Amino acid sequence: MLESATKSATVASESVISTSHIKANLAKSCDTATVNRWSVADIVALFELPFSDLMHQAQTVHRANFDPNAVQVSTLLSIKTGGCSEDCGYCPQAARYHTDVESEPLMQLDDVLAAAQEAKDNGASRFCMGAAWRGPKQRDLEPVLKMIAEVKAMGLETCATLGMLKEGQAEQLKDAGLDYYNHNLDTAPEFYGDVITTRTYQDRLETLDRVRSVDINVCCGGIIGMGESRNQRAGLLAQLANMERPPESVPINLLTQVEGTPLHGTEELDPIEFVRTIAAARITMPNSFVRLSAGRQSMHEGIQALCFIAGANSIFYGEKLLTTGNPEAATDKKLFEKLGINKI
Ligand code: SAM
Ligand code: DTB
Ligand code: SF4
Repeated sequence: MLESATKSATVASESVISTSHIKANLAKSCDTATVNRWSVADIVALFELPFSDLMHQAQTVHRANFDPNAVQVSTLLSIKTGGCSEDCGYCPQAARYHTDVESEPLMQLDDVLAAAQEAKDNGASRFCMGAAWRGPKQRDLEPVLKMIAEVKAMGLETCATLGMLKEGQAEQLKDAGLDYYNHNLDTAPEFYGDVITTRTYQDRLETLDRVRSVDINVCCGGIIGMGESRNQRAGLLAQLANMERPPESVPINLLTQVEGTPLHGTEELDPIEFVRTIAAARITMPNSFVRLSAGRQSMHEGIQALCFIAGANSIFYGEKLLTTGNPEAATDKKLFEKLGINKI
């Protein structure tokens, strides 16, 4: 009797502690005035929570800020595939690696618009155009500006990922009607040099500043499962969450291993660690859309469901990402029905 009373008192006090932790984290998440609001150690501590406690915190934060049953749907199109000059160790589009991806010229406007129409008909609300460039040359940017303007005129939100932007280019994208620019930090600063050497972390931060300064929404996240440590996963999230304004959209990609790239053969990440990363992203960036991005094709639907519970509320929809596969639209439709998820 005494033992069970003590036990229930302990359980009760633990639940008070856990509630006060949630409150403290909620306060920290909403603290927009402070830069460096999350230390790497704070985020590692989230990763180390018992799984149920972490999921409970993530759901609590998620429900305080979003409809928990609504998931934003974007469709990707590679408007310029392959032949890229950069050396990103994960990427099948780098010219220097021997993969099955061939270099193709920039797509024609009409073909892009046909793909956008199909995405719209399938229920996508945002259309994201990706180019395998280090950054756009002015002569490359002009036709892309036209694509952006026309896709926007179709009533879709527009997103582009074209690499590093030079001075003046963000303004041109803004004028064309671009809603989001995707440019990822990819990983923690201390692991970055193991993955990419042809551009620096600072280069990426400068492009993100250019995007912010013209008031285009920032889409910025990274890739996990590249052989980084848990500390480094937390380090990536700290970089994102501590931005003066955290990104509106945070894609969390699971490395898609492609034969011929240096990261092919990396030890697979434990799926529960992936879910933990989504949960930690949700808690540290309570107002951002967290996108469950690359990697879904090989991910069991149970793990995807856990990612949605952990606070993921955006996906890429359609059979292809840029060059690699994504689940069939019909498969995603079934999964959303099973989970009672509405597309937004
Ligand atoms: N070339 C531009 C750039 O690098 O910014 C835009 C396109 S690039 C393919 C966009 C992002 O896709 C990369 O920053 C990376 O985060 C992600 N990505 C590329 N290959 C990937 C892979 N094999 N697995 C997971 N994510 C990948
Ligand atoms: C992002 O973070 N993930 C998308 C999008 N932004 C451009 C790209 C994933 C690419 C996966 C590998 C491929 O299909 O080539
Ligand atoms: Fe080029 Fe972008 Fe691929 Fe890097 S991620 S190799 S910049 S296409």
